[in-house]
Amino acid sequence: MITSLGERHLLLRHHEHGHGHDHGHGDLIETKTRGSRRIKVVKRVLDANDITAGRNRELFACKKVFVLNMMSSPGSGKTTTLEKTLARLMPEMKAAVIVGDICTTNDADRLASSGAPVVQINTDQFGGDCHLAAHVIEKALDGIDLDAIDLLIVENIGNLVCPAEFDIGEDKRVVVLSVTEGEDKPAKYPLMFRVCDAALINKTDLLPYLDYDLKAAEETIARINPGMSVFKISAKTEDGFDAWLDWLKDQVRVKLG
Ligand SMILES: Nc1nc2c(ncn2[C@@H]2O[C@H](COP(=O)(O)OP(=O)(O)OP(=O)(O)O)[C@@H](O)[C@H]2O)c(=O)[nH]1
Ligand SMILES: [Mg+2]
Ligand SMILES: [Zn+2]
Repeated sequence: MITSLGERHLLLRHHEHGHGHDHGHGDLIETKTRGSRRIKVVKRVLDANDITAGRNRELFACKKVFVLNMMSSPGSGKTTTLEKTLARLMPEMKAAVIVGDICTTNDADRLASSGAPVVQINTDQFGGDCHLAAHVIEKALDGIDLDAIDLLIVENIGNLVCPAEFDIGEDKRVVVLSVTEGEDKPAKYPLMFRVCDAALINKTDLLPYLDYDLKAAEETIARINPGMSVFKISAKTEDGFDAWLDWLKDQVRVKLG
C-alpha cells in the first residue's frame, strides 16, 4: 500500500505504441517540382507526442512546477538516488514523483516512504512500453495536486534508448550512469547523453573493486555533450550529493523565479 499526501496513488495502463516499436516522429516525404527536377523533401511533422508534451509544459509553467525527467538503464540507481534526494530536500521543498515501470509497484512503495505523493505507471498489460510518453504523463497528472508542489520528478522506465526520444514536457533531463555498466555506455548510447542536461555517475563507492575508467567516461560525455553537468555520486553513501542537490535546487529556483 502506498501512502501519499492526499492519498493519491493510481496505476495507469496504456496500450499505444506496443512492440511494433514505431518510434518515428511521423516523418513525411513530400515531392516538390523544381523546373524539370523532382525533389524529395523530408519534413518532421510535429506528432501527437510533441503536441501533448507542449500541453504538459504549458500546464507546468502555469502551475510553476519544475519537472525533471530521470532516465537510465535498468538498475543504475534511479530509485535509490531519488529516495536519498527526497529525504534531503523534503519537507522544505514540496516534491512529487511519477514512476514508470513495466510491472510492479516496487519503486513506488520505496519512494512513498519519503512522504511525497507518488504515482506509479505500469505499462505491462498492453504491450509493456519501455518508455513514458507524454500522454501517459498527462493522465498521471490527474493524481497529483500541482498547486501543492514545486518539484515533480519523473523516474522513467529503465532503458537507455527510447525514453530519450520522448518529450514529456519536462524542464530538464538527467541520466544516471552507474560505474558497473562500463565506461563505454555514453559512446554506445549517445542520444541519451545528447538530450540530457546532467549526468549522475553513480555507485562510485564500488570503484575500488572495478576497472572502470572514470576519466574515459567523463571525456566521452564531454565530447558528446560539452554543456552537460556531470556529478559523481554514490546513492549508497550519499557521497557527491551536495553538488547534485545544489544543481537541482538551482533549477527549481530558476523556474519558480
Ligand atoms: N553499491 C551501490 N549500490 C547501489 C547504489 N545505488 C543503487 N544501488 C543498488 O543498485 C540496485 C538497483 O538500484 P535501483 O535504485 O533500484 O535502480 P533503478 O535505476 O531505480 O532500477 P529500475 O527502476 O529497475 O530501472 C539496488 O540493489 C541498489 O541498492 C550505489 O550508489 N552504490
Ligand atoms: Mg527504479
Ligand atoms: Zn519504447
